[in-house]
Amino acid sequence: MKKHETSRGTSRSILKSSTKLRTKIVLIGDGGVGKTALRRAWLGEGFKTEYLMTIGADFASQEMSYYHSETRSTYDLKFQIWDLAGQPRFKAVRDLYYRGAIGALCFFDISNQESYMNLVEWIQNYWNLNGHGKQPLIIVGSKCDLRDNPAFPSQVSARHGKEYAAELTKLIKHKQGFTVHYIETSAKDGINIDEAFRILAKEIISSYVFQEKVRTNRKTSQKKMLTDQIRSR
Ligand SMILES: Nc1nc2c(ncn2[C@@H]2O[C@H](COP(=O)(O)OP(=O)(O)O)[C@@H](O)[C@H]2O)c(=O)[nH]1
Ligand SMILES: [Mg+2]
Repeated sequence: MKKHETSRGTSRSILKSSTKLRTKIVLIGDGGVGKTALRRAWLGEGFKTEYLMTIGADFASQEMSYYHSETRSTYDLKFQIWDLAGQPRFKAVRDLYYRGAIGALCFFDISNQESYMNLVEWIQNYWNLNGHGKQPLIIVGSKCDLRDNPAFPSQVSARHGKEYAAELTKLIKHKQGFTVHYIETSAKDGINIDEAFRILAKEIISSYVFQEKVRTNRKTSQKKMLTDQIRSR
């Protein structure tokens, strides 16, 4: 199955010249927050109520074409999705999977405040261990079908999620060229599943375009410096 998405959310035919990006992403967050459920929902594999713990890591792949209106280009993303086991005992093996990741969905469960508090460490590990520094991420408040359910009184508000995302954006936007978004999802009710991956795709492309611009500007200014040197002789 191939997903066709655009920045306006409408389908359009793929243009002839497209940029292909191999896109390794990781799904991270505490055990039981719903990482596997969201991945399965995105791949059309249905929702399970029983909890089958991921052992070490699960792998899935999915393609998506994305039209980036700013650069008027189509990007073919081949997502390689590493769904990492969240339990502390998998830490050693999990750390190896971060390498080369250029995107992350960072999950907390809106009905579990501890999972929200632990996000800081998850994001730190992702940025420290992927080998390219501060790469794009989306903060995912999962299980939003449980919002305001009296059986789950210890909830994290949407305001908190948004503020945290804005805080991270302030930290990186000028240097990395991407925005950190907050999105609430429900794998159970099928809420914002495509959207979570779509906005991650958008920010991965924004970051890619930004880094390309930085590289080009650096090259141009170095060339100019060399030309000036030779002329001044
Ligand atoms: N109510 C609700 N439960 C969910 C949702 N997503 C996952 N779960 C449940 O939460 C448990 C853990 O889900 P799983 O995807 O395996 O978590 P993971 O450890 O992060 O991969 C399972 O019992 C799921 O049925 C959701 O959107 N809503
Ligand atoms: Mg899992």
